[in-house]
Order: sequence, then C-alpha cells, then structure tokens
Amino acid sequence: MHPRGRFITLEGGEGVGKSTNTTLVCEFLRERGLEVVATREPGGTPRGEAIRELLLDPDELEPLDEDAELLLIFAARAQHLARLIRPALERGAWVVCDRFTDATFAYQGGGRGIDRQRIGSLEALVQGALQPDLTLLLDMPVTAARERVVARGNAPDRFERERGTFFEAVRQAYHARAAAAPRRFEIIDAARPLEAVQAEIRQRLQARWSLWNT
Ligand code: Z5A
Repeated sequence: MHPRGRFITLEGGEGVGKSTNTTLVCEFLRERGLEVVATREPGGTPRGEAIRELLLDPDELEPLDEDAELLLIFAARAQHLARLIRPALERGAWVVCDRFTDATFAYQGGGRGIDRQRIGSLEALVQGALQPDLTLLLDMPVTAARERVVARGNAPDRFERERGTFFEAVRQAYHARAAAAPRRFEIIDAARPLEAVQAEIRQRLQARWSLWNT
C-alpha cells in the first residue's frame, strides 16, 4: 500500500504571491520525484470552478447573503475533497492548494464577522479530521499587496472591492490561526523581492522535508 501523500496549503491576503509560490512549491516537490497535484480554492474541480464564478462575480443586481457565501465555499470544498484532494492523497500524491479552510476563517470569520464556531461546525462536517500537513502563510502589509493587484490591471472581483479595513481584519484572523497552530504554519514575510521570498520558502520546505524523512 502507498503511504498517504501530504497536503500543503498557501494562504494570505490578496496579491501576496500565493499563485506564484504555489508553482515554486510544486517544483520543489517534483524535483524530489513526487507526484504533485496543484489546485486552488474556491475551485479545483469543474463544479467547484462554477461555484467560484458565483462567488467572485461582482453582479450588483442581487447581493450575496453572507451565509449563502459561506455555504457555497463549503459546498465547493466538499466537492474538491471528494473528487480531487482525498483520492490524490490516498494514491500517494502530494496536494498543493492555493487557499483552503484557513481562508474561510480569515475572510468569512475575520472579514465578514461570522462566528468561528459556525465555521468550525462546517469544517468538521466537510473535512472530518483532515487538516493540511503544512500551511505557508504569506504575510505583508495590506496596502502594498493591494498595489500589486492594481498593477496587474484586472477588473476587481467581488472580494477585491472590499475596503482596507476588511483586509486588515483578514490579516489579523490569519495571524490568529497561525498562533493557534504554530506547528502547522510557517509565516513568510512576502513584502520582500520575489527572489528573497522564494529562497526562504525553499529553506523552510527543505527543513520540513528533512523532518518528514527522519
Ligand atoms: N475566499 C474566501 O473568501 N473564502 C475562502 O474560504 C476561500 C477564498 C478559499 C479568490 O481567491 C477569493 O476567494 C479571495 C478570497 C476568497 N479574494 N480575495 N481577495 P484568489 O486566491 O483567487 O484571490 P487573490 O488572493 O485575490 O489571488 P491573487 O490576486 O491572484 O493573489 P496571489 O495569488 O496571492 O498573488 P500572485 O498572483 O501570485 O501575485 C500577485 C502579483 O504580484 C503578480 O503580478 C505577481 O507577479 C506579483 N508578485 C508576486 N510576488 C511578488 C514579490 N515578492 N514581489 C513583487 N511582486 C510579486
């Protein structure tokens, strides 16, 4: 029987470099001969990606209710876990996911103010005991990250239209998550030039790799 693969997530506010560094993490693992599945949330499967469209669409005709938003996120996650994440881990592949449930505690908990226990009940329902083995939290001041997003020049999605105070609350909630699970999290200062950020991520991955292989 194959040993179960490991589950690595990248987290942080908008524009901190999650997508860019998901690629780096995948490269690091593939260099070590592993099967790697790169994915993202919300999304990751065809139906999950359809739910992502609903969540990001800034359609102003009908505001999205906060509970509806929360349930859509967990609906996409249930599909993602059932169709992609769990099967991959069970066959021994490593899964690298751009955002996961810490994002729900940060955005819906910190940003929207939804009670953490309600989020925790849905987490237990959808995930059972499954948690990431490692979470890289890319952290940087909100205003500097926003500048990166604006420089990209895309039309803002429903979340990107939120105010600075929303993103400050998201950042604080991420720090609270990391403080509550210090062995799972690695916090990376993402405000530095990309080469410096990537050198540190490689170092932290190497340290974990050695730990996992002893
Ligand atoms: N959401 C939620 O509310 N609840 C949940 O449970 C989940 C998600 C799972 C979509 O996610 C939205 O869903 C998200 C929260 C919500 N909305 N927000 N905000 P997303 O992951 O697609 O959204 P995002 O954070 O806006 O992604 P992003 O803008 O693509 O950011 P990123 O992936 O962290 O950054 P990037 O694309 O790698 O880099 C951004 C730019 O900066 C790019 O041009 C890079 O080349 C550049 N970059 C990257 N690193 C550097 C450094 N070090 N220096 C200079 N420039 C850099």
